[in-house]
Amino acid sequence: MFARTAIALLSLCGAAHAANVYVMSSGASSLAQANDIAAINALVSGGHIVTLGVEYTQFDSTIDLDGIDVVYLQANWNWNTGDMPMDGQEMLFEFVRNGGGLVTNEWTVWKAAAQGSFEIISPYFPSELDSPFSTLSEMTFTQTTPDSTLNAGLDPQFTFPLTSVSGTHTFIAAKPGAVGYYTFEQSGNTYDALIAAGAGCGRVANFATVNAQMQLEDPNFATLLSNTMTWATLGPLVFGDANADGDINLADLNIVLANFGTETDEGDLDDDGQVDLADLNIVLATFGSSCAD
Ligand SMILES: [Ca+2]
Ligand SMILES: [Ca+2]
Repeated sequence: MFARTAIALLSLCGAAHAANVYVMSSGASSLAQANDIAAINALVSGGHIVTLGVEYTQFDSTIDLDGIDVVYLQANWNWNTGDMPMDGQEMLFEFVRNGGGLVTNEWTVWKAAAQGSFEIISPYFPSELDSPFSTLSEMTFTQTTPDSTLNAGLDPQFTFPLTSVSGTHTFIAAKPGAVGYYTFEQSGNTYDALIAAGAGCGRVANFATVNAQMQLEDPNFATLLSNTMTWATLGPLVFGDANADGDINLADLNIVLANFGTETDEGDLDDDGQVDLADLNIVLATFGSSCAD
């Protein structure tokens, strides 16, 4: 009896972490195909189910995202081949607004700033371009903001080799409300490596790095990429939303009131370890709003 329960729990855990990931193709060249294979291997190793899709320049409203939890928008070997069709961007925007996840690599945030690309979807990007781009042969990611999903199976700091695709990384800065989860150092300065935030009822994460072949073949980076896909599927991330259902209403107010004056996570909306007037004020200030707004 116990064994059967344990097996049932294990399969539930597995199901909770596996996501259906739509990976936009890097292109048809041999380097691009090797890049795609490395990305698929990284995500499958992390327990995900992967659909290799079209390139971002071909991603239009005819693409079927039924059953997809998270989209990986890569612009690497095909970085300079155009923009995503507007109807595809509108579909992707709705996908995220309705709770889907989106993860992007280097050149997406750069293209938004430098080429005016991703005009419809980029308002959901949690970061903006700080300065253009650079190239390194290896990089060390350091965890900054702890997150049990993103950090799962990883040391607080890990180093991996980089493959350059006209550069290995851009410099990105968090938009208001977005969170930097990992940083890297270059020439004695610290920069954001992974910035993420809630967007609509879904979540979006931007990597500063290009996430090309050698980087993807590193087991630690592969784990982080897989973890980021999982994180992006976890749904609404809205300030003031105590029960994480995307709406701020009486249920959230009741959670804060029920835990008022205690030291607990439940109802602790500003994450300072206790539930007090500050948390009550957050619920009151955001009351009636919804992630779908
Ligand atoms: Ca709520
Ligand atoms: Ca608090």
